[in-house]
Amino acid sequence: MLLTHNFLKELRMKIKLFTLPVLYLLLISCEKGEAIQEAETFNGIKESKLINNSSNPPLWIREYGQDQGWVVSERGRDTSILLSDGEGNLTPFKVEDGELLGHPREVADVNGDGKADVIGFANEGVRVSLSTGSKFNPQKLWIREYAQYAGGWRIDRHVRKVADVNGDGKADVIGFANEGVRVSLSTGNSFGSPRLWIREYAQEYGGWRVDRNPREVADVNGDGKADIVGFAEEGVRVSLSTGSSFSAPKLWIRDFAIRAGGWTTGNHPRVLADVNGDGKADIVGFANEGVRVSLSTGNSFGTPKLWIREYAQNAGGWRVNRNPRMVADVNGDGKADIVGFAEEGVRVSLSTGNSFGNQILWIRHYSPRAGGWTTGQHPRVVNDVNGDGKADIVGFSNAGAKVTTSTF
Ligand SMILES: [Ca+2]
Ligand SMILES: [Ca+2]
Ligand SMILES: [Ca+2]
Ligand SMILES: [Ca+2]
Repeated sequence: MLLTHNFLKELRMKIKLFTLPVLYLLLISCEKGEAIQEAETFNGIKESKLINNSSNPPLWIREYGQDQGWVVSERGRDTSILLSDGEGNLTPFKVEDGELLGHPREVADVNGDGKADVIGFANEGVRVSLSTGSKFNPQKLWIREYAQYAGGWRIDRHVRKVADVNGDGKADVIGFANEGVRVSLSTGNSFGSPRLWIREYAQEYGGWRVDRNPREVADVNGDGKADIVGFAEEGVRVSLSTGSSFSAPKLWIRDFAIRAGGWTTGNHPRVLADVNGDGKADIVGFANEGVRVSLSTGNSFGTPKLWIREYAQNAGGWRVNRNPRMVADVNGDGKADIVGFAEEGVRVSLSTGNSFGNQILWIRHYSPRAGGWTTGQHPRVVNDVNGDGKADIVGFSNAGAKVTTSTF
């Protein structure tokens, strides 16, 4: 059929007359919808509405903060500090000039009630504050060890972690000492005597260094007992927990390491979390271009895959010294999600089981430009402190531990 010029002109007019008002109405309704559902835009990524609009989250305990003497990493001045004996008695102790001080703080369920508690590595030992679900109880000294002035533990030489290594539901202390890995099992109201579980993963046994070789403790084979995952020079080594010791190290993947992919502690955080919900913890690595995941098969880690092009140095401008990144299940579906402390607030990407979804702004706080939070002074962790199955934010501010519970 031949179409004349006039016919086409007429057709265009008809289309215009008919479609323009319809398109216009469609555009208006789209704009209205977006204004409600997607109020935030950052780096070109549309985010759904702010989950929590609090600008000052509640303090659950006036302790574990900088105002009470807890520091991330600081050179001591020629002064004396007070050491507690756990029964309210304080003794002065002289700190050497220039000595490196630091007090790691963790959040994990140490008494097995389903609510994660605060574990603080103080100067004289490990202090615990149990969660009631709406606050943290006063501190108690659970063991006089794993501390700068009880055992000589130093932040620049020794990694200290809290995880359930014997599968009784109560998180235990795991300390990477000079001669190997020591474990103190939780009794529910104290930590037992330290026992050497393996002569490896230590500076003097294997040449493991804090600034080069991160070490994690997570259940990678799904038997309920947390295992050692060490980022060695040539790849990731695993020692499975038997419940009373750690088995000989095995190389599970030749990646995520300094000499296998160029992974460094200064640029590339690497954590363990179960992101696909099969009960086995997986590697989540923050590479230059995005987040790479390597799923656990139970006896190795699979080929790494890029799950999201964000939360990375070259994708969003994320920096280790400004933007902590964690992986925890914030919506309670069994799959761990990304929680990133961005410049303007906390962002979340939910796991779908094989990727991480678009960024959602959780709260405008706990961040450099929202509340003045810094990595040098204010540790932040994500774990379920009220026992509803959804991981919550615990931030150690100057004044003490603040909490924002998850409503995802
Ligand atoms: Ca335990
Ligand atoms: Ca898994
Ligand atoms: Ca989840
Ligand atoms: Ca919770």
